[in-house]
Amino acid sequence: MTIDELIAAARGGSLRAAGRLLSLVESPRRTEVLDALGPLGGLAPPRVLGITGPPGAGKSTTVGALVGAYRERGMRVAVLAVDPSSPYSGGALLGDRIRMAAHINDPDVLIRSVATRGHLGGLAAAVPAAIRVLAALAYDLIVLETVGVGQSEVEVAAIADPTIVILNPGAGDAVQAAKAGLLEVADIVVVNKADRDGADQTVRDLRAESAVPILKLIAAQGEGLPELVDAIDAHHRADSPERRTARARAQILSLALTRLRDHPDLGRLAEAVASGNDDPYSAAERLFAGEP
Ligand SMILES: Nc1nc2c(ncn2[C@@H]2O[C@H](COP(=O)(O)OP(=O)(O)O)[C@@H](O)[C@H]2O)c(=O)[nH]1
Ligand SMILES: [Mg+2]
Repeated sequence: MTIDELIAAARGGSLRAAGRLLSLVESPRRTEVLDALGPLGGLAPPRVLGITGPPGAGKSTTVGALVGAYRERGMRVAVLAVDPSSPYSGGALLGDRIRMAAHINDPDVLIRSVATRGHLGGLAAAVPAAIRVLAALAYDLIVLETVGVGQSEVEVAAIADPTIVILNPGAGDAVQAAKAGLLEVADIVVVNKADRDGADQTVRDLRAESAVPILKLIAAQGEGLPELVDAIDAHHRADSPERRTARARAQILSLALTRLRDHPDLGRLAEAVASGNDDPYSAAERLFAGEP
């Protein structure tokens, strides 16, 4: 099938064709696909919800619950799981499949694992392209699950709005999250597993570190889910041109940084600076200019 045929098939509801397009934008054929899709043409970009936090915090469980809530509203939802430890498909992690089982056969839910490596230009470059494909396929909501550890995951989280950071009750979780820079990207903080001891204390600790809404959740039982959905809605209602511009800025910066990090001259320039044959200021100028 040609790219145009794939786009037509995906728009006609083929999840297979949609999957093919998402694979293509992770490959050197990315530009071809993006060109074929064209600009959004003034259409409002879809909402992108970011869910991040340490492994095991309950991100996938929360995503599953949120997908259910948005499906009840009739929204078409796509989930991109950027979490190497927790693929939603492929059999590696049965737990996630069971959590998402309710949605596996729903044609209006697309679930895809995005590997953290092997993309043209890295993860931070792959995710905006995937979002563009999903926007063209008329998904109303895109949920991005990332493990909040690496720099590129933090960059990806910054593209989403709101970004929800999921933590658990327990000594040090709040402090760890603050240290890891996770709280900086948070628009909403969720203390999941609130069925465990210490949830209220963790909420108090987090209030000392962050000014954003902090909610308790028992994702496994759906307790606190309506409040989370309300907080997400309130965040969306408060969206503004300034915030949209700030997100666009984060996206541009993340793409530009990716390009610079992958620049073929970076290694050689670094050696020249290290050996005293160049200074970092002019090396940086050369990196921007693209000249050897
Ligand atoms: N006690 C309790 N366990 C939960 C809750 N939410 C999720 N879990 C469990 O925590 C584990 C990790 O959940 P998962 O959603 O895979 O976490 P992720 O790695 O952040 O995606 C699983 O065993 C879940 O069943 C909760 O609200 N309470
Ligand atoms: Mg997960």
